[in-house]
Amino acid sequence: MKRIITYGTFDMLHYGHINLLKRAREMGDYLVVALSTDEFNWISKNKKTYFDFEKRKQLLEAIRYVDLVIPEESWEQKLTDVVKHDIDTLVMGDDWEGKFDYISENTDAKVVYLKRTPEISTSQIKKDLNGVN
Ligand code: C2G
Repeated sequence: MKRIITYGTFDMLHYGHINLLKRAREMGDYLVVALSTDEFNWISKNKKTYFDFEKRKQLLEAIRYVDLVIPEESWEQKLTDVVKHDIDTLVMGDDWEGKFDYISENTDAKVVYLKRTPEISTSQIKKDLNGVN
């Protein structure tokens, strides 16, 4: 069984996120999503999410490509996550290109960066909505 993991905030879930999750799941048989907690978002990414962790988790768990959602509480947990969850491949969008190569250098897990879906992002949605009175 090929096990995949990916990480993210997944706020205001959109088709860019779904494209990533679909391709990640299609690389194996089981997909773990490490979902950034509200604290991690605020302290480490300076992101205030529209939906809180529980709601973002509920949305992800409803997606057919997602098999398990775990909390992402630190940047460092990736090294232990890939061992704990017996991960074959860590997948991220290519806006993170190269940032997690240390995982493949220090564990048996491969790291793959997939093309981001252009033109859609949570911040773009917020910007567009703000323009609408
Ligand atoms: N993504 C994508 N296309 C988009 C938007 C996002 O492929 N148009 C991908 C991102 O590259 C990422 C995933 O969807 O792999 C989740 O995106 P975010 O929720 O923005 O996650 P991010 O803030 O990048 O957090 O430790 C890693 C971080 O938790 C990643």
